[in-house]
Amino acid sequence: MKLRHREHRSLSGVRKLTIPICLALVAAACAAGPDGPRHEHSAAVAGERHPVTGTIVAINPETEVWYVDHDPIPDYMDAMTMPFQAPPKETWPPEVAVDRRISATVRVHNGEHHLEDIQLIDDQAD
Ligand SMILES: [Cu+2]
Repeated sequence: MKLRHREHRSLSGVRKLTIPICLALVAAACAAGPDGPRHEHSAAVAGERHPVTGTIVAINPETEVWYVDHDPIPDYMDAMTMPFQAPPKETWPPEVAVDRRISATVRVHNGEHHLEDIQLIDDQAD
């Protein structure tokens, strides 16, 4: 009985400390950007981000690098074929293959281009 009581007290002591810190973080995140909830996600992993579409031209499953013939990325890059670091292979959509078109987010970090939020685009509308 004594022990339980002590556990309860130390737990509420921790809560008193963490709640103001969390509130401060949320307030900072909200002040950082006016453009919706996306900025919270951006804050989690460093790097600037751009939406991109393109066609996969080659896949290296060992390095998890994809070569993508990408469309122009407004205010960032002209259209070209270049390597992107894909996320871990286990997370790739099963339909990923050469010649498939994708939309994704490019995250630029330490000079590398990482792909996030990858979706296959079915642009053969019939
Ligand atoms: Cu490029």
